[in-house]
Formats: sequence, C-alpha cells, structure tokens
Amino acid sequence: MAKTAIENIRNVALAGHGGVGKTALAEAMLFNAGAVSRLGRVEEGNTVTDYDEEEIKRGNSVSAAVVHFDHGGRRYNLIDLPGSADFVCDVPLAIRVADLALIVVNAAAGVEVGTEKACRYADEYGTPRGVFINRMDRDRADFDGTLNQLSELLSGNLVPFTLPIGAAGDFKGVVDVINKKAYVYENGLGKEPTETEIPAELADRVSSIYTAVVEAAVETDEVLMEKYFADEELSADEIAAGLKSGIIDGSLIPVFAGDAFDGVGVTQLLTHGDAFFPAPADAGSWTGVKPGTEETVERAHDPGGPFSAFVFKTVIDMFAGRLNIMRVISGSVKVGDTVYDPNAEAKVRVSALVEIMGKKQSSADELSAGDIGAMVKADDIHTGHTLCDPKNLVQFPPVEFPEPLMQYAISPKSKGDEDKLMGSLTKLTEEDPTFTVTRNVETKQTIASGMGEQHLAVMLSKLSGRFGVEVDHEMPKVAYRETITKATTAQGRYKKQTGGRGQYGDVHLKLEPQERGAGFEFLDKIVGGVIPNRFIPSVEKGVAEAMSGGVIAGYPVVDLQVTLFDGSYHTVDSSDMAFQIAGSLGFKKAMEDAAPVLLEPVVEVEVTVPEEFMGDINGDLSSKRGRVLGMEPSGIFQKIKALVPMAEMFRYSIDLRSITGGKGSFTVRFSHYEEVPREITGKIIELAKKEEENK
Ligand SMILES: Nc1nc2c(ncn2[C@@H]2O[C@H](COP(=O)(O)OP(=O)(O)O)[C@@H](O)[C@H]2O)c(=O)[nH]1
Ligand SMILES: [Mg+2]
Repeated sequence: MAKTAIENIRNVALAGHGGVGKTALAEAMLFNAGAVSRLGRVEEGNTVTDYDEEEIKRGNSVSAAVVHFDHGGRRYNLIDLPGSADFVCDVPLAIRVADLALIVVNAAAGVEVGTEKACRYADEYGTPRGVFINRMDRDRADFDGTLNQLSELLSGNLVPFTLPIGAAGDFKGVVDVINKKAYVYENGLGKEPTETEIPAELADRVSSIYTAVVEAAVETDEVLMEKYFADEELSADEIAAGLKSGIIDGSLIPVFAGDAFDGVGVTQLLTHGDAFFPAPADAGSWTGVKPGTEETVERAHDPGGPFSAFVFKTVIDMFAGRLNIMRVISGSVKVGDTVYDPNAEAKVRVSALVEIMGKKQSSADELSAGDIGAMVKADDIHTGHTLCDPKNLVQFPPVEFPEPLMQYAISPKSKGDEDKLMGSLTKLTEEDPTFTVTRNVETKQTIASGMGEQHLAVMLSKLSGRFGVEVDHEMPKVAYRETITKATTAQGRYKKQTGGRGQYGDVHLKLEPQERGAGFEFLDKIVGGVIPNRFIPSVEKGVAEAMSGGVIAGYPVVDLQVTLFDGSYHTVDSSDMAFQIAGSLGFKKAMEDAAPVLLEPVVEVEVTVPEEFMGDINGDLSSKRGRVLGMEPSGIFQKIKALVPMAEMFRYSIDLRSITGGKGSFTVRFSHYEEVPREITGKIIELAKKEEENK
C-alpha cells in the first residue's frame, strides 16, 4: 500500500435511511475514480459493498462495508452503512471514526427516520457533515423541499455546492455552484455529460447561492470577514480555506444533488471532496483515559505520535479469519509490532495487517494515523476496543449499543447441534454487538435478541447458510410473576410417623402483600422456642422453594412478607427436611386464600414517527392494552411514550413497520410489573397447564 500523506486522506461514512442510494453512490464513486471497471448494481447483486450473501439476497445492506479509492491526489476510505433501523449496529461507530458523515437523502422522500438518526449520530460525535440529495431522476424528486426539511434537522448552514437541473423525468444534470459550470447529460443520464454555461433559468439562483457560499466562507474567519465587508476581492484560495474550515467546525454543510444510479453529480462530489472535505488531522484530537484511571490522555492525528487506534468493526471472514477493522488515530503500526489492548488488558502481536476492499483484503506492512485497515487473527480484540503503544497507554471511550427490540427463543432443529449452535452464535455476536444471546434460566430458553425482525431473520439465515446450523424459533415465554393481594394466615403441617424414623414439622405462617417491587421478606416471630432456631432457616428455605412456582400458574411469587409466628416440633422426628416441607405446605395453603394474582412485565416504549401516523400508532398501542403517557415533537417527527405489557410487544418491530412502512422507530425498556387483567389470566393459566403437560 503506497503511503498517503495524512492531509490527503478522506475518511467518509455514507449514512442515511434505507434505500436512499448509499450503496449505489459508493459504487458510482468507485467507478468514477476508476477503482472498478464496471458499475455494479444493487439489483444485480454485484456491487463491491453489498457483498454479503444476505445483502445480495435482500437487495439491501445489512452491515458496514469499507472500500478505498484514489481521486484527485486524495485517498478515500469510504464506509457504506446500512440504513434500516434493524442494522444500526455499525452506524454510530463508523460515523465516529469518519472525518465526514455524508448524509444521503432520497429527493422524493425527504428526511426519513434513518436520516434523522444519521444526523443525530454526527452531532453526537461532532463529525463534520455533508449531504447528497440523491434520486433526482425519480418521480416527485424535490431538491428544495428536502433542503428545507434538512434545515429543520441540522444545525449549520446548508449550502448547495451543486444544484440539480430539472427533476424527475426532466432531470438533465447538475450545476456546480462553486466553479460556476453546468454538466448536462444530453445523451441521457449515465452517458458522458457536456460542460456548459449555467442555464439562464438557474443563473440568478446560482449567483445568489454563490454569494451565500462566499458569506459562509468569510463567516469562519475574521480577517476574511473584514476584507469582505471592505469590498476587497477574495481569492479562490481564501474562499476555499473558509469553506473548508466551515465544514470542519460544522457551521457549513455542503449539499450535493445527483442520481447515483446513473452516476450523475458524482464527479462534482469528488472534485469538491478533494478540495474541501476534512483530512484526519483537521478533526480535533481524540480524548481517552490512562487505562484504569480517570487521567485524561489526548491523541492528536499525528503519524509521528505514539500509536493508537480504535476498532469500529469485527468481521469473521470465512477465509481470512477474524478481521478487526480499525481507524488509526495516532502514530503507526507495523506487522511484527506488539500493541496493547486496554479493554482486553492484553498485549497483542501484530501478525498481519490488511487493507479492506469490500469482501477482499490486501496485505499491508504498516498503517498510520488517518488510515483505515484491519488487524488479522487477533482473537481477544472486539469492536469498540482501543489498541495502543504498550509504552504510551490510552483507552478511548467504549461505544454504547442500543437496547435490543426483538427476541426469539431459539433451539437447534437437530438435538446434537447445541455446541455448534453456541459456537456459531458467539461468532455472530462478535461481528454484531447489537445481536446478543442469553440463557433465560427461568423459562429454560436460549434467547436471541436483536434490533428487529429483519435483523433476527438475517442472523438465523447466517446460522444456516454460513454455519450449517438449522434452528427453530418462537416468541419467548413471558416471565410472569405471581403475588397476593390480601393478608392471610395458614398452618403447614408435615407429619409422617409410621414406623422407623418419622418426619414432623409444623408451622404457622402469615402472608402479607408488599408494595410492587419490594421483593420478599421472611420474619421469624417465634417465641418460647416452639420451633428450635436450627429449623427456622429450613422453614424459610421451604417457603422460598414454594415461591419459585406460584399456585396460579407456577410462576415465581414476589412482593410479599412471610411471618413465621407459631409452630411445633418433635424432639426426634423433626428435621431440616420436615420443616422445609411444612414451610412449603403452609405457604401454598396461605397463598391460595390470599387472593393471588398474576403480574406481567410492562415496558416503556418510545415510538418516533412522522406526524401522519400518530393516530394509527395510538390506536395500535391501545389495542395492545397500552397506556399512552404523552406525545412530544422530536425534530420533524412526533415521539409517543406509552406503557405496554411486554407480552403484546414481542412483534412490535413487525407491527410498526407495517403501520409506518418503515418510517417509524422505537425504543423499549423494562418498566415494572403490573396485575394481569382477569379476562387474560385464564388464557395464561391454560397455556401454563399445556406447557406443564408437554414437559
Ligand atoms: N433511479 C434511481 N435509482 C437509484 C438511485 N440510487 C439508488 N437507486 C436504486 O435504489 C435502490 C436502493 O439503493 P441502495 O444503494 O441499495 O440504497 P441504500 O439502502 O441506501 O444503500 C437500488 O435499487 C438502487 O439501484 C438513483 O439516484 N436513481
Ligand atoms: Mg446499502
């Protein structure tokens, strides 16, 4: 790999809603730069970035792909990101390590949920932004309307660097506002354009936008400002420098128009990328800590500094093995070096380094500050880890992954596949930290959790396609609870005295309901030694055992106080076991009379949707026994908060997609337990009985 000077590196993440054309744009950029000789098509499954079997099968990206190319003396590292909410895992990581987040928007759809998310991540990490308004050739394409919507979403000056000529069927090309040239595709989109003067009907607009461009440039620099207001001529370099620093500090957001499918507007995008997009050293230094301390450590993007890097993706490649894709922050790393991973608290010998080009890798001897490449076959390194020089330790903040939104209980189709299943699942969770696998000891189910139905479907398909493990899946069992609503007392007496060593235990218990979430409390109110002290813990053990399976449907019993206030014993026949059984018997009898009820887990849901769907969402949540707590604006969307029984939410990512056509997103988190309505309790008891019979 030819060494690229850090000021010539361009690390760009393509982010935005699903289906807007990010992968098509990545392909058009590679083709335009001559990195590929044939323009691949998403529909034909032959693009460089959508190389995964699942992506080709579905016609959309499911994970980030890294490619690189050279253009205008610059070296671009491009990260093509998925857009659907189900495959969000890589998005914040890639936007964090990129020097520019290029937000791709569908000119006909405008701002969508995925657009909003991408913008929010760019704001969160302070990553400079650019916008590519794509699909200008499609019906209802509306450049200005989209620009207006974006201006409500993004802080900073949205300045068109290129403008579309026409739209939809009338789309003919683009005007480069900066260089004041037009590129018209007279022989049809996708053919070579003709460079012309700016069409008359756009001349006024272009010159007023050009004024806005210059003003945005001078706003970034007082000296420029003074010259400008003193009506002194500004040089092209001065304007360029102003524009670049405006993009770097986020006060200016360059906007481009185009049609990635035909490669329209891509030359202009790259030309301005060469000139204005930030280089690694333009971004501020990365801040971390000295591992194990709060001591802050800075790492500037200096190739001469101590080595540090951040791992933003892990791929388990069938041939190359494990690849930890990283962005080098400072210094450099060579094959043969030993680096330190503070997250794994381990030294790692660098056995091989590679450059990534979609599914292909090519070996590299060294990676330096600003470069994006991968470490090969280093088993303990995971996504979100820092790597650094063992003599200059630093640890960058880890990444927080969103809470899972959907779960399946999974089990291998063929009994002997348990180990193979767990091994394969581990690999999938390492590649995608938003996919997690847990064992629910209570329901004895292996639970696969992910960001939605598509996400889980892709994982199950990878299990069978890549690892040859077929699994059955079903919705997880709900972890119901039982409790009491009335105080009662009962006697539990276990007496077996028929020849030989007998058994005798006798307890009197009082059960009292406690506040929701108060848990269990056992009180010993025995006086006069009616039950010897050594048997008191036995009673508590028996009670606790009985509480693991309640009298209604066998679910754990919670939130009550049990008081042992009387009893009797037999000097010979009483034993630990006898009092355990007596405790259990007494508890069950008392619970029967304590108006026991079922409790169900309730989750707090936040649903973010365009305003037009609010009525449907509220109606749907109410039909799920949900209680809407409130609604508030969130950017150009509305956010609805509600409390909904978990049992009604297992399929919500599917339901929300069908209500909003993929225009909505939601978060969910456990809130509390609540009494199950009577009309539903019966069904739950039936279900529990059936499960018991099937055991
Ligand atoms: N007509 C037209 N189709 C496009 C354009 N950009 C992408 N497409 C098509 O839109 C679909 C989704 O594109 P894709 O690149 O996968 O979107 P992504 O999900 O953002 O990566 C594919 O069928 C593309 O060929 C465009 O500018 N014009
Ligand atoms: Mg894509």
